Amino acid sequence: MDPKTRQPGRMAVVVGLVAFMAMSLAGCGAAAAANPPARHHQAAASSQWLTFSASQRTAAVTLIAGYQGANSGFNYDGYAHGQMVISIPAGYTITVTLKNRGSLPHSAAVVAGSPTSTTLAFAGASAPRQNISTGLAIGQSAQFHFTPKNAGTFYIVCLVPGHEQLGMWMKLVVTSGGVPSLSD
Ligand SMILES: [Cu+2]
Repeated sequence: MDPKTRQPGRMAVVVGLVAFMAMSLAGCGAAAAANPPARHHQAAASSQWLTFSASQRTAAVTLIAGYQGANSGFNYDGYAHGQMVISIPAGYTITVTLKNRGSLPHSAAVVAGSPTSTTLAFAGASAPRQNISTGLAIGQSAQFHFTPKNAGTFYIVCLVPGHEQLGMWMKLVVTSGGVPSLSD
């Protein structure tokens, strides 16, 4: 499937999934200011890679590692080198699900400062949680949750050695308001 394909017809499924996930999550952070969301090129409020509930202040990001072989497999959802930008307001509880469909182990970790950073920006914000540099075995899935309290720019990167440098990273912008969006 083309990674840019939008699937609004799946919203009923998506809403149910988000509601289910919200039930399994701890409480959310403080409310954010009512600033308009940042606008990006080709911004979409939701997609097959990002779903959210504004009322429950939850967002779910699906990262498929090695999707369709783009960038020699060093990609999430077919994107590499920060091509995919996900914006989510501060105070949302973010669930990241990593599915490794590539031909090598991969991981996903939230870092700050630079896409070549190797330091977690939030405790526990990595999949797998342990052995991040070993990565998730081919065919495996793992999930983590975190709730950024403040706006900022972060990166979700693969910490298997060499993969960040090959472009296996995306950008996560925590905004001071608005609603979650994805742009590519
Ligand atoms: Cu990787």
